[in-house]
Amino acid sequence: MRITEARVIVTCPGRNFVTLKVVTDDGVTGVGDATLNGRELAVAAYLREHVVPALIGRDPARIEDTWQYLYRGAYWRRGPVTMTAIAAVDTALWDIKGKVAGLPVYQLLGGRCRDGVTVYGHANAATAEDLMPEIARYLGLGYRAVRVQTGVPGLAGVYGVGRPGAVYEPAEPGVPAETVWDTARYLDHVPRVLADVRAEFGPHLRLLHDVHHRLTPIEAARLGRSLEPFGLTWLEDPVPAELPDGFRLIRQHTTTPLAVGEVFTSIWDCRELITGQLIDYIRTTVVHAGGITHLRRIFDLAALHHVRSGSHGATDLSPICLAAALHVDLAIPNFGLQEYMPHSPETDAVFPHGYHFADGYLHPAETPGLGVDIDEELAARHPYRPASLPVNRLADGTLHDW
Ligand code: GCO
Ligand code: MG
Repeated sequence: MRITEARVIVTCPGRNFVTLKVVTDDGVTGVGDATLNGRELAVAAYLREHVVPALIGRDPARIEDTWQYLYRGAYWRRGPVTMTAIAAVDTALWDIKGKVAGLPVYQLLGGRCRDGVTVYGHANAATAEDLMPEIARYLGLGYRAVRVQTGVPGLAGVYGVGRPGAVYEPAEPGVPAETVWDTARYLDHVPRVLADVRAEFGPHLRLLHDVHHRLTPIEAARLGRSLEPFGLTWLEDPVPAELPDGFRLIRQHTTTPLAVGEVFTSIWDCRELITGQLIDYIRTTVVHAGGITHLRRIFDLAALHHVRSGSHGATDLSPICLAAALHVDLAIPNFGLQEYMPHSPETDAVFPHGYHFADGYLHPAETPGLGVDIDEELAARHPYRPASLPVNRLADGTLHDW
């Protein structure tokens, strides 16, 4: 079997997605997500110009060798653009292997370790008061874990809180919007919100909160400590992720569990955090961390060190990434939680899929391969529209982490 063609498809059914579709001489096809929010065309060009020509004629069954070829074979390694491109190829080849074997991909990874993939939903609202019905809505839908974000009094816009009634979506058309940040107000506000949520919903609901890399280590340590009475499942991205030492400092001060890794692209980004047991959940996922092959490697390292998975699953990862993540989630021993934000009906129509939500769990399709595809005709009707993630500044104009 040989690869005869690989198409890079850019589409915008409400937001931008990049997809790689690999075609073989047997007529079997496989799909991989290649979406890097706000940098979509960089990955599309990397694939078209530097990867696709080298795929033609290769044996699609050689997944590990192809991964090594694209990673080790390139002098310029790692980074989000490269690793997202590699992920797309790797995901598509697993899809093909499943279809050829007549098995869903999770079976190729060793089979089920659980009955369903527990997901968490995003409850967010401008005020703590408006948050309560949002959480109740998720519980009514069957969710077993909820991430909570609210506005902060005195700040116009805060990470994770969208327009009332709309799904949270940080990317906006054109050049980056600018938001203003105030750490003192945030640190004062969040423990009050979590106290109210616990008082309202009792001790058993699994609660998460995302800091989005906005604190210094000692500020994060203070937040972690002040949230201890409310028993978070995890505090996410407390500090910018490039400094493992920051996590060491936070760890010395709090028992609040820590999650990080949605911006990590390789096992080398998280090695120290995992082996040092400085985190509790590793949030890498298929599309940004080198595909199923490399994600499995990260999760196996994590399993050795009592760290569980908590894969990123925002709506800027396409249904192809979500489908692939579910196969991994089902097959690894150290699964923790899977993030889940349902895609819009327009996106779901472009990416027909067989995974489904029931009773707080996601279930991958039982069909061969990943159980997801792209409708290329429909995709062509949604041309690319430039969009950017915002930037964040302090009140005095200093650029801050977003
Ligand atoms: C999350 C993330 C997202 C990211 C987004 C960036 O926890 O879901 O923080 O909201 O900001 O995926 O593209
Ligand atoms: Mg996050």
